[in-house]
Amino acid sequence: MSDVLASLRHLLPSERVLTEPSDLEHYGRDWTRQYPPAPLAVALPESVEEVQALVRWAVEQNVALVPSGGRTGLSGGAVAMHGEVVVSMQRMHRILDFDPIDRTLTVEAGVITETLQQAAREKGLYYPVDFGSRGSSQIGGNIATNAGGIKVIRYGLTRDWLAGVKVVTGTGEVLECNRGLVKNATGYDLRHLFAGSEGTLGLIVEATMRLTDPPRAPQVMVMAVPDMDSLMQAFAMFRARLPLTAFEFFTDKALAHVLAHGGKRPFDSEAPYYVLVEYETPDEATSEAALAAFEHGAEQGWLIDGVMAQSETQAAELWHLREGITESLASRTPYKNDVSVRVSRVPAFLADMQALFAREYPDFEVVWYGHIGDGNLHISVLRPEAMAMQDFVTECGRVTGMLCEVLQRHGGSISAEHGVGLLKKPYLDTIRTPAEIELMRQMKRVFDPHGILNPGKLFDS
Ligand code: 2HG
Ligand code: ZN
Repeated sequence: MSDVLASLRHLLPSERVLTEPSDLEHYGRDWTRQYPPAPLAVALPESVEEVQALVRWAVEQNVALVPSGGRTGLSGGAVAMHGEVVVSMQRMHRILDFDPIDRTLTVEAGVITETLQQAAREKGLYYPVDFGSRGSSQIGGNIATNAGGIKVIRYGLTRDWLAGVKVVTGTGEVLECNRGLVKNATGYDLRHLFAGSEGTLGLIVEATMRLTDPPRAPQVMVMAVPDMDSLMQAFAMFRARLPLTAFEFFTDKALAHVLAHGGKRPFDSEAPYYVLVEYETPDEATSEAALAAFEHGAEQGWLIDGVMAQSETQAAELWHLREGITESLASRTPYKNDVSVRVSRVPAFLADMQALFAREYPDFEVVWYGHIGDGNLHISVLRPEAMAMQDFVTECGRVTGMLCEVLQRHGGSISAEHGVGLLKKPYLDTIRTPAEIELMRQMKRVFDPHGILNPGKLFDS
């Protein structure tokens, strides 16, 4: 055993330092799957003090640490490929405090998102940040990536619910930022630096998350839409008339994949685009307003067909048409992009991208879906069977380069909610200016002067 490993084993009980090849493989990768994992070891701390000891040890030994939550990321932010020690938060999964007056839950970083949502529900409250990987992702990772998901249009991003955060910086110092305060006008709000920091500034160990009232009788509709302009008109109308909690979209290709994987066809009509609208129905008048909105949309020709869930089971089936897309494509190992533009620019951006694919890559199957109500589109490109994987990856790199140009023209971003990690690192400078990237680098040096925290992610140090 190497000296480094031997000294690591002095820090934690042996069953909490993993070195079996299967463990290194499991903890060294995230949902991107394309980066070969090769960490030195996996550490499973159980307390803030143990995390602190691990950081101090890493500085002394000059070993890089990769903070690790549920590893559901899609940009390689939690991948360990170069002999790092993965610091998994999975044993730090206690709910520490609930405060009914503040309406906050304070939790350790390893609490699963769905567990936090459930804990809020048990208190008659609601934690609104929600997405498909809720059953595996952890709150520390949600903060580190500033997770978004399917309810952003109404509730915002993870940072909007972050009332306080405790982190261990790259020097082993423990910082407690904001301590659950609503108002705190005392200079820089360091808490927000950690939201979206992708593990490069500190290890998030605890967080205080704000809660809200549960949505009142959520109702779901799925509708078929003939074109993008109609979709935008329908969006403006539904937003004006209903208390929306989600406005999602997918194409006919996306629907076909979900249907081929057991999804239920919502209605017979076919269309190039579909939207899923979720809204609260606090009273009878709102239910009637929803029907009236649908009828108006149909009269205007914005909506071709639609279905309203008649039960919770049917609502879940309708949601599955959108949330099941990623899983239905998984076996094809798609090349993914996750982009955003201002909502008003979505039709023009999509038209440009569709023209680009038609011109340059007519053989590629391109599947579009996403959170169109907040301007976030997911693009999954499927490899043509006749094309070798290596050629496909090279071509997709070219696609992303061209995508960046189109995004620049439309003032958009190359990563909306999946982060930068390794996958989008080569494109960071198409969205952020050299001055911004240099300031980020300097900030990293302040929090992590020894460069041991998730090095090589986001940008090269
Ligand atoms: C979603 O919105 C997730 O379903 C995953 O962000 C998106 O599959 C993807 O690229
Ligand atoms: Zn998404």
